[in-house]
Amino acid sequence: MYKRILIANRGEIALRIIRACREMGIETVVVYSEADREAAYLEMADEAYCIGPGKSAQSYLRIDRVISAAEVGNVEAIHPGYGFLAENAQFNEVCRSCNIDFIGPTPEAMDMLGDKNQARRLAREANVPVVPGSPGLLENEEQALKIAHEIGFPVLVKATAGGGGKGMRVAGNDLALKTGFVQAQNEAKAAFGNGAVYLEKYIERPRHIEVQIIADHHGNAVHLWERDCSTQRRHQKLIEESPAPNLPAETRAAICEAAVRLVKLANYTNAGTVEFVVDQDNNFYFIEVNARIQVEHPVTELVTGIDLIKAQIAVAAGQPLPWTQEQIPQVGCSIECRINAEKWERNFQPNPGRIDSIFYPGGPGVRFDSHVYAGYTVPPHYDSMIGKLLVHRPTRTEAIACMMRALDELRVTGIETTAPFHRRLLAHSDFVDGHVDTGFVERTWQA
Ligand code: MV4
Repeated sequence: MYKRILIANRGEIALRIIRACREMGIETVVVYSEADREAAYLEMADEAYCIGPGKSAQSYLRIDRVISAAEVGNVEAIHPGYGFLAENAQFNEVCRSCNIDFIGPTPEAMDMLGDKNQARRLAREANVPVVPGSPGLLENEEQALKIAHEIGFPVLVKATAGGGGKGMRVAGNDLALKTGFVQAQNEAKAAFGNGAVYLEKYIERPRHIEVQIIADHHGNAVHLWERDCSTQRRHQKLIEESPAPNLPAETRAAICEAAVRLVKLANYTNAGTVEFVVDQDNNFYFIEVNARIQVEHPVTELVTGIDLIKAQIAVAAGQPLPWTQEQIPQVGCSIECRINAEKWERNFQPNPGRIDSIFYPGGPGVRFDSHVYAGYTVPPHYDSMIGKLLVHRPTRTEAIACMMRALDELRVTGIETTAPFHRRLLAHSDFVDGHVDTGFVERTWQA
């Protein structure tokens, strides 16, 4: 096992990784920006190196500075967390060339799955359902129109390098497709330096269901069941839960098995998530793979009892997975609310600033993953998430009641948070009934 690793991230996930390492007897080196000087978790690491100014582009995204800290800190491996360099195949390759283990998939797997058109091809090869659409990348407008007429409108133009909804255009007719084709290409070229796009039938009012997987370097891959992340707004997830409500057991089994087939065919290693859209008739279609640990991983930890960060580290160090598929249970119901420093009544406007006081929720079934404390100032440079409030209870009804109680207990003064909005979400009959699709929040609150 490793003696010492570097954490190339900040905030709650940096603290989450420090906690896992502490319990494993691994020393930690953490990097931080000038804006994160006062972060309390820096004290919990064994060493901390400042790698630049607050702006991510000058600190957390600087491969040279992160690698320098790793060299000076004499670490054997780097955990990238999520965001920043987590899915940067070039960083991954630099780690390899410096003989530092990257705690995540190989650069090859990352490259292959990072290209959505290629990932889609691989899914087809693995007999994983994909949305009807173009066989590969679109060559021109005429081809786009021809395929749209075959599969029927509405269709979705998607950037192969896309992510988070960028480089995506819905089209309901020929004219909209012609403009959407060009717009998606231009947006993708500007955002990702790659304008290539493909076409899919647009699935209306889908649920977003994702499957957590983990694979070792000995050919073993397992799933850790699914999460339903349909409660989102403008591609920002608000609530995630496991199990997905109202998902037939056969569908659950099929979707989880499909995810494992795909990652096995890709020779994928470490933790990852296979994303699907699920239509009103519970047909599921592969959309993409997230080659990293995700924000919402604790939802899965609570229903399975497995510490995913520890598992990631063990797998990266070459250990075989310690469980078979049959030994991974899905017990009870877990829900996560992402608590953001935002004025939810003002179109979720970011609201960084000083937290004057905070009361941490607790008690039976409650977990609060957060790096903040009274007197801490939320910096303006990063995303606005200040913590993740999670519950785990035997049933979904009890989990919702527990979350309501925990949201009430959470008291923050000095900045506004999204907690009051979460209470509204949890109280909505569509949420209570488990009838949420990806358009629910925007439809209901015209946000
Ligand atoms: C889709 C879709 C409907 N039909 N693909 C959004 C971002 C990217 N991850 C894929 N996305 C979608 N792909 C087809 N063919 C609807 C979405 C989508 C969505 C997916 C997951 C979570 C939230 C979403 C919000 C809007 C649209």
